[in-house]
Amino acid sequence: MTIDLDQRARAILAANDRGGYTVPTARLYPFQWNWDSAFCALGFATHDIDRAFREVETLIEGQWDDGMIPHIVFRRPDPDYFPGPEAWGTAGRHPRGVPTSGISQPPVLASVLRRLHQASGDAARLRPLAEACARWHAWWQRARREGGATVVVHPWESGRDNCPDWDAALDRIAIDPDLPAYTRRDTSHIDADQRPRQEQYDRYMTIVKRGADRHWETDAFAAGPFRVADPGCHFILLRAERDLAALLGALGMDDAAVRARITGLEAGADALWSEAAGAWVAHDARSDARSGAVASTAFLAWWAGAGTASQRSRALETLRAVLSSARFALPSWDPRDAAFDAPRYWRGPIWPVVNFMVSEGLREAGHADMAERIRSDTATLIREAGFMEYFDPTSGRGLGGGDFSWTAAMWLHWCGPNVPRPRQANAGEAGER
Ligand code: 2M8
Repeated sequence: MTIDLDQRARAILAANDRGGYTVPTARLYPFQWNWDSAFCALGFATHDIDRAFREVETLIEGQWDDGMIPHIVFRRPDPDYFPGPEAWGTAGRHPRGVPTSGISQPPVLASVLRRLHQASGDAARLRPLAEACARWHAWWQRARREGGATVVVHPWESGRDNCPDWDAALDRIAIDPDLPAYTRRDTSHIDADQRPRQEQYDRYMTIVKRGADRHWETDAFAAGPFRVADPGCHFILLRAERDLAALLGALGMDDAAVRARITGLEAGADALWSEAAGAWVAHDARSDARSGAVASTAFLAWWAGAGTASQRSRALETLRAVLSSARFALPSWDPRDAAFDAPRYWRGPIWPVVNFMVSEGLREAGHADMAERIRSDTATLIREAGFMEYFDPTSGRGLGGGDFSWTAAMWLHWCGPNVPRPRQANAGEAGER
């Protein structure tokens, strides 16, 4: 049974392979997505290290001159997805004309590269990839920093599209009256109650149109209507910078700039802390309003090695409360909050890639019991509901796209029963990494 699921996971990655890059799932997402590809590389690395490298090499082919690695690389035309390259209007931005979107996505790539280095020791192949990451991280600092915290300029940039974290900032955006008529494709593949609502989609497209009208210039975004500090991207970036520094050191490359950025990100985490919520929450840089409730990405603080000892012990209590209010770990939004919506995408469902990072961070910090609860719940969900895109935390039902690449990758790399386990011990809170 177990072996079959390993085989099944490898078969999903193979079936979603479009020749050097992997689509998240057939039809619903027919292009190369940024953090999906990074996680897929971890899945490939368990059985085909060359293919793992290819995945991330093709991803950085999308990198712009300013260092940004876009959230989608449109490898070949496909009518199954909207918005495609025409709506993004990024022509002229990529140095070799590769069609891409105009925003980025959670920068998990350097953390993946470090694991590829541990798995292969292939310094020659890693050097250009590490350089690309260093340029990308410098772009995050230049283009996406506000009051010390990492901001996103579109909900899609956070990877957590319709999370309640973005509701207030989105509500303030007036839908552009000149928005061209469009047909959503996602709701023709998936039930509408598992996807973002239409009024949110119109606002997503209003931000895209605004970017396209301004040729995706960074400064134009600095003045844009949507600019929200995101604990998810902040913590993922901080961890990625730590992994990049370690990787550069191992490769004999200069890591001074990375170390300086790490200091800034450590300090910046404080801007996201909410005493009222007992965790790190999103913060609208335009209105100064803070999100009132907690998303699962708050618990990436351990993955990042962020926060003071007292913040972390308070956040641990919050995490315990979240875990005890859901049947399965870890809901993407606190079930005790009114905005929680068990089947609707990033407003409640469980996402295996977030579970992986939260659980690994907790394990590294010595919280073995919680780490194991999150890991074993993820394995149970996949075993019982299949390699789905996301899962209802109240019922365990599998939702969204099927045969999903990053779910398969997480099974192979992290939560499947045949993954070698580091020794688990509840050592209490370990220090900073
Ligand atoms: C979802 O996002 C895309 C837009 O980027 C969409 O809904 O059309 C998110 O779950 C995102 O995090 C993910 O990378 C992408 C592909 O799996 O799908």
